[in-house]
Amino acid sequence: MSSQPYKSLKELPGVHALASGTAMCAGCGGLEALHEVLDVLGTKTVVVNAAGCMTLLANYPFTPFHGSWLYTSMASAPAGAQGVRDALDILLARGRIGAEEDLTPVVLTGDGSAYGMGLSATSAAIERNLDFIYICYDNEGYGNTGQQYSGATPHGARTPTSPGATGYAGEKKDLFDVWAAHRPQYVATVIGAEPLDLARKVQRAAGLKGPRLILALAPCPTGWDYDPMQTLEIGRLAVKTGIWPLKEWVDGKIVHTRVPHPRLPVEEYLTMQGRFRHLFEPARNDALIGEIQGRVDRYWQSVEERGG
Ligand SMILES: Cc1ncc(C[n+]2csc(CCOP(=O)(O)OP(=O)(O)O)c2C)c(N)n1
Ligand code: SF4
Ligand SMILES: [Mg+2]
Repeated sequence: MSSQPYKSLKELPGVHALASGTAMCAGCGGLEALHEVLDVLGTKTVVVNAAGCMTLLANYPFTPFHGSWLYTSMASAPAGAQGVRDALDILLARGRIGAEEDLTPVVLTGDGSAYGMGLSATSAAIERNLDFIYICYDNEGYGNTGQQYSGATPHGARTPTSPGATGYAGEKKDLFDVWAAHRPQYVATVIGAEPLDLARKVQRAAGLKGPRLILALAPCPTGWDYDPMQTLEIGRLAVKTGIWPLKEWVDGKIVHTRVPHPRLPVEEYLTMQGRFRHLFEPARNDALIGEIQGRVDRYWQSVEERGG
């Protein structure tokens, strides 16, 4: 490499490509959602990222982001966002920066942090009414370390830590409800395969102040075991089968922003993924498939009874 100082990343062969995300798997649904979210939020952000797959985007001293980037341990991203917010407030109060230079702290974590390790820090940040946006890309497992099950893994999914004939015995935690129970400013579920719905919700969140959650289901070809070309199709099926309800919570009211009609059988979503193959091969497990379908049916029935 030349000893001349460089002017841009493009002058370093390979680095720009790496910093642009080629360290990620092809077809990553989390990256798809993150691209869409940041397109709306713009550059006046400080992304506070807990360890996970998205951490691989930043290759010190470069990041593919045009805004700032801060790395924290898995449990600490909301606390990191508090530090960023406090530092910005001090700079504003001392007149060191003007209001036009203010930034939004944006926590970015996987489900391992959001549903588990970082939940206590999140709860405390909401309690303090921290002014921040939390983006969780939910690939339903500890993806970066091999897709071990997390608090977000769906019932019946096979993971390296739930291997047997019936997969994961637990139930996916309802993070939307956990957040809503804290009565924050805004809570929404999104998916990269529905970019208009996602963009409208991120825009709405950006216009508010206080704790705001954008929870994105993140189809993960590596962890869910499917062809990377099918990320969009799987994302659409998550919505069309009703497995991933698109909704938002504002002022104590839940509104579903897409109601699947007609709702497709969950089987269409499950059969596309290797993590559910044991439900169909070597013998079909009607009881477990029925259990998964029944849970989704009961959810939408209760939505209908409440009037949306
Ligand atoms: C306290 C702690 N335990 C374990 C790890 C190792 N680790 C790094 S990334 C990761 C997986 C995180 O899972 P998730 O938050 O769902 O993000 P994903 O990897 O799926 O993107 C783990 C377990 C860690 N960094 N810190
Ligand atoms: S393991 Fe999944 S979430 Fe992680 S980079 Fe690969 S596709 Fe994306
Ligand atoms: Mg994960």
